[in-house]
Amino acid sequence: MTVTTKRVGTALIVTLDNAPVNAIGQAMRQGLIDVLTGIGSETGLTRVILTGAGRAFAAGADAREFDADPIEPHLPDVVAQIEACEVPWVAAINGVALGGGCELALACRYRIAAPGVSIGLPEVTLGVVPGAGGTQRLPRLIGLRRALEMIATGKPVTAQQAEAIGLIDGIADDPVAMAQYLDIGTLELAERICDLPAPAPNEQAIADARALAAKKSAGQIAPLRAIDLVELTSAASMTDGLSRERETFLDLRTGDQARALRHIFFAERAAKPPNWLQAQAPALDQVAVVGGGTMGAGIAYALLNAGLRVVLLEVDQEAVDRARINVNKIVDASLKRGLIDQAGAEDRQSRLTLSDDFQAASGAGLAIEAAFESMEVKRSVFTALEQALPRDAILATNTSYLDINEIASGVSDPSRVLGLHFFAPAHIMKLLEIVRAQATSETALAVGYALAKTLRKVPVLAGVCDGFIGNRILQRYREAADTVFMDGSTPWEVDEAMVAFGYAMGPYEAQDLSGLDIAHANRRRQDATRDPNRRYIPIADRMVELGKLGRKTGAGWYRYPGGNGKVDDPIVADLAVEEAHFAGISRVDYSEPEIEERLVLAMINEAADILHEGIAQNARDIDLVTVFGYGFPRWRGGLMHYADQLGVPQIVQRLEVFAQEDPLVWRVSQTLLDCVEQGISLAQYRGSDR
Ligand code: 3H9
Repeated sequence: MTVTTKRVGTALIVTLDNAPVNAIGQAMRQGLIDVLTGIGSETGLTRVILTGAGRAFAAGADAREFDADPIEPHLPDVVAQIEACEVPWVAAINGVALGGGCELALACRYRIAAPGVSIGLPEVTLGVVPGAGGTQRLPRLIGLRRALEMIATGKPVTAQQAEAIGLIDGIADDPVAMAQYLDIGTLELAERICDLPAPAPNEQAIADARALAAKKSAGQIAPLRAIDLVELTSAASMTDGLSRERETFLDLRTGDQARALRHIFFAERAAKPPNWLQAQAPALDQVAVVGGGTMGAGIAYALLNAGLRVVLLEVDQEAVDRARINVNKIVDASLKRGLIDQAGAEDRQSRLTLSDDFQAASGAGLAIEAAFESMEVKRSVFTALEQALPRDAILATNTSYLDINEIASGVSDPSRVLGLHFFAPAHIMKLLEIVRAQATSETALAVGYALAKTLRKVPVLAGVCDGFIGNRILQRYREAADTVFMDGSTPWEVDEAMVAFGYAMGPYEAQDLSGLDIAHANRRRQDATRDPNRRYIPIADRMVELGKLGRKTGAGWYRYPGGNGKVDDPIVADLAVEEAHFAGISRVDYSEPEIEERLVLAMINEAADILHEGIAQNARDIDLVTVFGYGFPRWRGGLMHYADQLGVPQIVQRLEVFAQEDPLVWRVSQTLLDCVEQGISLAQYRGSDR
C-alpha cells in the first residue's frame, strides 16, 4: 500500500508511503483517489491531514514512469480533487516536498512543515516544467518574482524561507500533531489557492528570470518554458494556465533534454560499488594526505568537511607553513560564502594536524598522496608511508597520469595501493575516479567507494592507462582542438563552438586557467612512448617556449591585460599560420558545427576505445566522468549518452570520412564497429565487467 489512512478523532491522517522518498507513481495516485472517494462515507470529519512516511513528504512524480505513456489517474487530476474537496486538507510536511510533492501541498488549504525540510519545484533540473499546477498555483500564493526564482532555477527553499515568503503557514516539530490541533475556524477561512487573485504582472521579474536562465542554463529549454508559464498566471485564467502547463510538461517529458537529465539523475544514484565487490571497508577515522598544494589542501578540506581527522604531511617546515596557508584559504572562503560558521571552522581546524614527520600519521587507516607528479617523488612517498602507517593501511595516489602499477611495485604489499583521482577544486568537484591497479585488493577498492560515500562524491571505477578515463578523453579533445586550430581556425573560434555546444568554457580558456605547463610536462613524459607515425601538433609546445603559460603568466592562448578579462591574441593565431606553412598545410575555414563535430567525435572515439580496453566498465560511467569532472553539458546526458543520440552508425560514417584525412588519428574504435555489427547502442555495450 503506497497510501495508508488512519482516523484519529475528527481527522483522517493520509500517509504517502513509497520508500525511500515517496515518489508519486501510479499506485500512489490511485491510492489518493480512493481516499478522496471514501471521504463521502466518513462522518464527523473536520480535516484530512496529508503526510509522508519516513524521511520524505514526497520527492515528486516517479521519474521512472516518464519514459512510458502517462497512466491514469493523472497527478493534475488528483491535485484538483484535493483542492476541490469539501473537507479541508492540511499538508503536514514531515520531510522534503519536491516537484509533485510540493504540488500536492499546494492543493491543500494549509501547510505546516517540520524545521529544516526543503520545499521546491526542481522539475527544470530534470528537463521538464512542474506539471501538476505548480507554475499556476505558486505565483498566486507567493507572487511572480519569488515563484520565478524557485521554478526557473529549480532551487528549493528551507522551511524557514518558505514560511517567510508565505509558501507555508507554520513550522512545527511535529506537523501532524499541529495539524490535528489546528482550530477548525482557521481551516475554514483558509482560501483555496485557485481562488486567490492572479498575481500582478511584473515584466521586470520576467526579464530578469530570462536573463538569468540565458546565463546559467544556456541551451536548456525547460527553464524558458517554465518562465512562459509563470508569466501566463497574470494574464490567463487558472483553467487555461493549467492546460498550457500540462501540454508543456507532456511535450518536454519525452524530449532529448529531459531524457538526458533523467539519465544523469539515475546514473549518479547508480554509482555504487559493483556487485562483484563483496569486501567490506574498515571504518575510517584518520586519513593522511601527502602534499599541501592546491590539490592536497582541497582533499584535506573535503575530508575535514566530512568529519574525518586529517594529518597533512609535507617535506619540511616551510612546506608545512605553505600547506597551512592553503587550507586556511579554503576555510576562509567557506566562511565568507556562509557555507560554514565560526564554530564549524574551528571544529575543522581542530581535526587537522600538519607535520613534516610521517610518524604523525601512524594511526591513519588511509593515505592519499597528492605530491608532485614525478615517479621518483611518488615512490619515495610510498616508501615513507609504508614505514610510518599501520601495515593494513590503504595507500592511494591522486596521480593524474602516472602508472599506478609502477608506483605500487615499490611497496612490499602492492594490494594496498590504488588510485583515488580527485578533481580540482577537490572539496567541490563531485567526481572521484577509483583506479584499480593490477594488484589492488577488493578491500582497497571498498575503502575507495566508502570514502566516496562519506565525501558525497560520485565514484567511477577506472583501470590503469595514461590518463585513466577522464584525462585520456581530455587529451584527445585537446589534440583535436589543436589540429583544428593548426589546420584553419583560431582558439577563440574553437572555444566559441564548444561554448555553443554547452560547455561553460572552451578548451583553450580552460587550459589557460589550469596552466599550459602541466600538459607540456605530460607530453614530454609521453615522448618515449608516442607513435612516431602519429601526427604531432607542435603549437602548444611553442606557446610554452614563448612563456605563455596561461592566466598565471598574464598570457596563454588569450591575453589577460591587468589580470582581468580575456582578449584574443593575434600572435597566437599567427603561430598556427606559421606552423601550417612549415608543414605545407593549406588551411581551411571550419564552420562552428564542423569544429564541434571534430572535437566531440574525437572524444567519443577515444571513449569507445576506453570501453573496449575495459578501462571504463560501461558507457554510463563515462557519462558520469565527463559531466561531473569535465563540464560536459549535463543536459546532453554525458558523452556516450550523446553519442547514442547521434547514432553509432552515423558516427562511424563520419569517422570514416575523417579517417581519409588521417587514418591513424581517426582510426575507428572497435567498440563502435562492434555496436554497429550487433545493432546495439553504446549504453547496451558490455565489455569485460572487471
Ligand atoms: C515531477 O514531480 C513532475 C510533476 O511536477 C508533474 C507530474 C505530472 N522519481 O537521491 P537519493 C530515488 S518531476 C523516482 O539517493 P537523497 C532515487 O533514484 C520530479 N525515483 O536520496 C534513489 O533510488 P535508489 C521532481 C526517485 O536522500 C532513491 O530514490 N522531483 C525520485 O540523497 C533515493 O534518492 C525531483 O526532481 C523521483 N522523483 O535525496 C526530486 N527521487 O535507491 C528528485 C528520488 O534506487 N529527487 N528517487 O538509488 C531528489 O532530489 C533526491 O532524491 C531527494 C532525496 C532530495 C528527494
